[in-house]
Order: sequence, then C-alpha cells, then structure tokens
Amino acid sequence: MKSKKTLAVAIGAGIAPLLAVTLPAGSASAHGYISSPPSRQAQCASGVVSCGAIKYEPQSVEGPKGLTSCSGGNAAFAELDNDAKGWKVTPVSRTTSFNWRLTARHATSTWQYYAGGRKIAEFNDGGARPGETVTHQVNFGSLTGKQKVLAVWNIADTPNAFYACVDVNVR
Ligand SMILES: [Cu+2]
Repeated sequence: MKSKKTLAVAIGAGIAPLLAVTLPAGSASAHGYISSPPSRQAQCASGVVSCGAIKYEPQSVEGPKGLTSCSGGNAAFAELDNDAKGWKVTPVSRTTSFNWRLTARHATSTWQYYAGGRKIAEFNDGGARPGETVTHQVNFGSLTGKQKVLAVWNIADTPNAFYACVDVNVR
C-alpha cells in the first residue's frame, strides 16, 4: 500500500508532481521480501542478476492471495517467473532460516512456504503486526536437491499477499 504519510509530506513540500515524473512506478510503495537466502528479487536488487524495474523495489511483489507465481501476477516483474534467468542457487540445510525484510509492517494472517508442489510450512500470526525483520525455520522434510521455494506473506486486512521465490539446493 502507498504510504499516506510520505505522500502527504511530498504534497506539503510541493514536489509531488516532480516525484510522479522522476520515481520508478511503485517506488512509494513499501512492503517486504525475503533477503536471505537471497530471493530472486533480492538478487535483482543487489545486482547479482541484472533485472528491470524490480531491482528498484524488491519489496513490491504484491498480488491477490492464492497465486503460485514468483511475480505475483505483475507483468512488470514477469522476469521473476523465468527459471532460466540465471538465479543464484543457495546451498541450505534441511532446516533453514528464511529471513524477511519488511519496509511496511502490515498486519499478517499467515506466512506460507511451498516447494516440490506442496506446502512445506505455514506460520499463523493471527493478524499481528510483524517487526521489521521476520525469521522462519522451515524444514524441507524429504525434499532434497534443487528446489524453487515460493514464499507467501498473506496480509490480514487486504485481499493481497506478497510473493518471493528462493532458489535453494537442499543438502
Ligand atoms: Cu504495503
């Protein structure tokens, strides 16, 4: 969601029209993404992989709940769905910490992790507001080798969720 406070400050300073022209679309939005192991959008932001608009706003992969795509259905971020783009694969243990960096602490229903065609973990926050960083311990169970993890942050008070794909090699 757009930050009303930021917008109000910008209008107060009389620079809103300038911002609208010069900032990449959506940069006023603030939400969250997985920083480690580095998600696809985190690799875009750090320059590990060269990307388009997503590199400026890795926290903005927002879409309706229930999607299964890395881009959250955002056409502007479609490259996140490209498994052949050269994403760096992070070696991980069977039980691994996934760390989110949140730029807006939205009230949260659940955090979900999918891999190997099924849900491997879910954490229910019951509508609580998370901190600026959130860590989950995820157990891959019988899944080994290269896995594309789809992580979903379901927001409690909107129909939307945030999506992040993380390429790992479970050893
Ligand atoms: Cu937001």
